[in-house]
Amino acid sequence: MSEPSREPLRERAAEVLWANWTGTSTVPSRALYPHQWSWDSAFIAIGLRHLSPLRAQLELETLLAAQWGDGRVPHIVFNDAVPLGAYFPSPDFWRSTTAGRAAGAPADVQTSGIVQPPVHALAAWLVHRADPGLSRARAFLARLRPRLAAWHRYLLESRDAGGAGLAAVLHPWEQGMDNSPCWDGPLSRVDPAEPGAYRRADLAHGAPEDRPTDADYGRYVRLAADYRDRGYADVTGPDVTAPGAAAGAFRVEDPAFNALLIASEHALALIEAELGGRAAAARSYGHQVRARTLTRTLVARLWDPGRELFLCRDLRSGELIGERGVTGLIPLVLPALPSGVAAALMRTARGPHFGLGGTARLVPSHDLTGAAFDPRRYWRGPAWFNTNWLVAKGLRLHGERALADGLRAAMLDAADTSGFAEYVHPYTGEGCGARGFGWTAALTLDLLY
Ligand code: 9YW
Repeated sequence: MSEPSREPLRERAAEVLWANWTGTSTVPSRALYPHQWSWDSAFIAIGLRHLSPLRAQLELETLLAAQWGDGRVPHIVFNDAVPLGAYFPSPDFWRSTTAGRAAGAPADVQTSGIVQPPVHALAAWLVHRADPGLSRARAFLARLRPRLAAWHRYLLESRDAGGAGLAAVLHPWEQGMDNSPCWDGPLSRVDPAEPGAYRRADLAHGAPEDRPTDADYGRYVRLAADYRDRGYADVTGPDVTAPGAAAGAFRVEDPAFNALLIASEHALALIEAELGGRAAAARSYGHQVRARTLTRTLVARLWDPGRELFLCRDLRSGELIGERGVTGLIPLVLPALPSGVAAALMRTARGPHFGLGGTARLVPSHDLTGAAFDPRRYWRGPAWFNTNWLVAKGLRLHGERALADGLRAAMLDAADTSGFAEYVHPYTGEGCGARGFGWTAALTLDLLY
């Protein structure tokens, strides 16, 4: 596998980002996802900073301007110039300005009511570093800091459904790996919405065999509608995990979601230190302490020493979920991970389940040996660029340079030959899903700079 020539790839990645730019933010895909998505924007900003630090700042500012009063950052910010039928669930499903009023949804913009992984403080820090002069002149970090802090507070307080200190996700879309086999168990207790009650828009743009099934979709719709009908109210406390409790059938502590929260806590510590002053120094120290405490909690709650992988915890059953997903490798990005855990995770990445440096070209989204593995179906096997970028970052952090270099080369090659695909076949690198995909182009750029 040869590394493609740098200039053309860099230029083509830039063209994707320019084509997906709306004037205030970047769409993941013009056809399939024509609005602003939360964690997509964070990854996109990380790449965009190399081309235009100003646009990268605007990207995050636009997203955080849609933050709710309770601190949540919605997973979609809708562009009202896009026709309602272009994406489902559309604003008339989420009804944020009415159903979300008690939770403080903004009145001037339509959003979803669920969240996505908190990559934003990490992205804000990296965007600042790309042009500190511009960032200071625009008070970029000073303006974002209170919003980022409120976002983390929301996750750590209102979403601590398990009572152990980690944030829980209430919907597979919140964790971002929609149809991962990790969710098959928890989702099985959700009654699907009536098929006639909604119309999928995604199938107009993608092969059905590459996408989540109708059965999955019915359950996604039911969970989101139930949350909306509760006014997007979060319930924490001992009773929420009891069987039959009314507050949502799906409650999971996820390793990647929490690892990204911890990485963003480390970033908030750096942001506070950059802002300077006594109060900021105290807050910076607080974020450092919290990041270390959360790392210990993550290990205590989700590490499986037998499988040498982090697992998801189903808060309804109280049990760890036995499926091996790429989510379990993402805590490699954490600097305070015990060295034994980091070494074991790297063994797992190289082993038969993920095949890194061996059978797989890129890290698959799911266990290559698992019964549920499907190399083409979305998050049930294909390799995604954001998760591979995170694994490569983690490998580098823990000293696995050669493996990280090999993964970087494979990612560049797959991005190049697939036309910046949404995801790729983990063995062949063949493109699947949308092309000209936002975070694929952005993270390619980041690898090239
Ligand atoms: C959806 C936009 C999003 C990503 C998710 C991915 C998919 C489907 O697309 O979600 O309808 O939101 O699973 O991670 O943010 O790219």
